[in-house]
Amino acid sequence: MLRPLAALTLSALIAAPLALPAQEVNEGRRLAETMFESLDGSNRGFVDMGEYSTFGADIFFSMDTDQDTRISLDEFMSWDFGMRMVAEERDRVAAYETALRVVFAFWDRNGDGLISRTEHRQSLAQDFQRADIDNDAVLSRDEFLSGFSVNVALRAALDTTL
Ligand SMILES: [Ca+2]
Ligand SMILES: [Ca+2]
Ligand SMILES: [Ca+2]
Repeated sequence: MLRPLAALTLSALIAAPLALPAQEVNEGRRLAETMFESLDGSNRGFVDMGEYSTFGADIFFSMDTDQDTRISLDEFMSWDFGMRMVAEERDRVAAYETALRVVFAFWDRNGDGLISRTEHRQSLAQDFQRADIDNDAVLSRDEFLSGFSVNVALRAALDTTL
């Protein structure tokens, strides 16, 4: 079940923030850029729906630690690509957790307290369309950074300067 390529991408994503200085003003933005670079695997400067869906499925798999094909709030809150550390450094853990809860509530479309694979896929597709301002079916770096709901929510929680 574990796809080696996906594991590589994810470990790069998780390892990258640790190697960099944590004092930058827009650390949240930098993490979002790291995520964009992981998404844009072929380095074209944009992300298409195929790359995006594959990445979303990988993230779902890595979040679902008990492998019951649903994401619980606990699993959702525990998954982290470096943002929590930033939140701790800035004393913004409460804001960070609130932002995660808001995203979780949006993605749990039927409100049963779990995000199913279908809910995850539909929510990500909707977030993609919302972020794709110029409607060309790909997300540019700018569209991803400024329009992708998870980035917007987490950065608002972490980067008080925005
Ligand atoms: Ca689960
Ligand atoms: Ca649900
Ligand atoms: Ca676009």
